[in-house]
Amino acid sequence: MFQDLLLPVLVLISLADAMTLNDCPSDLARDHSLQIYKNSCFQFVLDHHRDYPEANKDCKRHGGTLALTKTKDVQDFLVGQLEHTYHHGSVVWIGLTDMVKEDTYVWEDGTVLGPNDFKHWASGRLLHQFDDCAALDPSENGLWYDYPCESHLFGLISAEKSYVCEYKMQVASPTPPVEG
Ligand SMILES: [Ca+2]
Repeated sequence: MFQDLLLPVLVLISLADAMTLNDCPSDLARDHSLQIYKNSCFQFVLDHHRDYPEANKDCKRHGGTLALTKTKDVQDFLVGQLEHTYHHGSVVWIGLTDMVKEDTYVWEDGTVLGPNDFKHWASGRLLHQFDDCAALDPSENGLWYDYPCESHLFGLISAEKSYVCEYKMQVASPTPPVEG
């Protein structure tokens, strides 16, 4: 009888349990670079430098995109990890560009950065026409800067940076409470 009670309790506990690294894409190495925050798995690719398209392609290969810092809490999580866990002081690509239309910034999930949305741009950015890809600078409290997406002059002007990938995890939606 006791066992009859125990099983449903265990099932409930495991459903309520927070996500773990096991929920990250299975082809990613389970190492120090993986972190869970809310319903996403973040991969801090800090030992490789790629230009924006190549970095985003690397994330897509595992089913994700460059990180979408669309809210202050995700932004703060990323900056906190870069600063305190990885001690990483240089800029990392995030998934935001105005490649298609100058000054219309679009997240890699296709949503447009609207006038009232969270943003964290550094002031005094120049050369907007040439700089279409966003990176955040952990040494400046995570301020966003736009940079050239790709290298030029045979790599003399390099666009290669570290980056953070985000993988949205598949969450079984909880059954809505039955009213009555
Ligand atoms: Ca631009």
